[in-house]
Amino acid sequence: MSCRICGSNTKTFLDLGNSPPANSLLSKPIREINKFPLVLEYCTNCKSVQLRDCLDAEDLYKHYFYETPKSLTLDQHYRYLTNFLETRNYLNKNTTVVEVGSNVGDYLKFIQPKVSSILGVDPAENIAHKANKEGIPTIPDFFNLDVAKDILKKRGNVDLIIARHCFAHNSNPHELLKASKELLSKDGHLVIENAYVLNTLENNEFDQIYHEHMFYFSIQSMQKALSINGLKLIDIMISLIHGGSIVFIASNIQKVAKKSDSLEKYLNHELTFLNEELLYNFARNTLKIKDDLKKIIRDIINSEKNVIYSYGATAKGNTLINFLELEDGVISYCVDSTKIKQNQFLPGSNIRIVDENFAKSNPPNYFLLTAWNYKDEIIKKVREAGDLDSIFIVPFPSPHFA
Ligand code: DWN
Repeated sequence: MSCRICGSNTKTFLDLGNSPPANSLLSKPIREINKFPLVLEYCTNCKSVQLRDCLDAEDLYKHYFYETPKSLTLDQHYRYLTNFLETRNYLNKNTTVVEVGSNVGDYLKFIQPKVSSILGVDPAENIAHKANKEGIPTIPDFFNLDVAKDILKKRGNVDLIIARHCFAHNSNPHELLKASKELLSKDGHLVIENAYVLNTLENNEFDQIYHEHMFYFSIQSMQKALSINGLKLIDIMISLIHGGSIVFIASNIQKVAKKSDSLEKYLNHELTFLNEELLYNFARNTLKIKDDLKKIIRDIINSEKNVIYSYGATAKGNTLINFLELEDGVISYCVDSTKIKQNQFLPGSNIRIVDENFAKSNPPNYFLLTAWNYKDEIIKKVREAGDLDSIFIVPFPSPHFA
């Protein structure tokens, strides 16, 4: 296929088979569910990784089950990110901010006291409604050129556009970049936070592959996408959130913006380590982790009376569970703190989602930790609730117990 960023030919390097859209939770179990391919392509020109087959964004996000969870790990990350933005002078008391894919508005709420104004844009009507009810002004729409022009007309240019873990959720990255270019003030900045492809590959996190994640950005591919749209990558922040993430800072000024030392440093690192050998290792490790996890789970289940729940009705958990092709009933329940997910069923595996109190009253022998990005926080919570015995199976970077 041709790369959706630069138009060059891509190479297929991994096929996870067919899976249902990860957040399409079911109100009742369904045997015959629509599944779509999860095939990964690599562009040797701009060094991007992307899905071969992209589903329609309207279908994926209009009614959405993902609400940013209440989490100490996330609170800590918000402080870390904001401190970075303040220290490097991308954000201050006079900054006007638009957040794209703002979800229930938690990050906007966090930075509100530190900036001049906030506005969210999110296509999920149910989620945008909730944000508005909480007092976070949110436009229920996709951020595109029309919406950017509309905001421009009503509020004028914006100093800072933030897109956290949503930029890869669109098959056409140029659309969001064009809209950002239109709306940014002359010396404004665009902040894009995403899982970093180098971490995803190095840590074998193949469960990050699902239909919402249409791109797995490298610094080189982001640089290319930005420059095509008149924006310039000037800075980078790396963090541990979501299994390893990267924050790209782009400037609207093409000429004067100088590159930071961080950008030079991480770009050099990427040039050394992001190569085809890493991609093919990742593909091999994916199959090995599948075999190892299946064996671990089979051994656990074969030993009488053992019960396994999964912890976290995550999008990535759906990729993992569907890819493992476990028999019905092997995982009895999935535990999740999000109210709108509870009493729904995971698509494909038909596992019922229960709340955390259920697990507290009926602890299993094992939890398959499908929200492994909150590992420390979740294990601490379970232990403090009195469950000292349930063993956690952590899938990545290779299956182990905790
Ligand atoms: O990019 C995306 C990321 C950032 O969020 C999306 N496309 C959708 C979503 O992916 P995910 O579903 O894999 O995200 P999380 O953030 O790993 O989901 C964590 C889940 O775990 C939530 O459903 C809440 C749940 N949880 C819990 O039950 N107890 C979380 C915590 C911290 C807890 O203590």
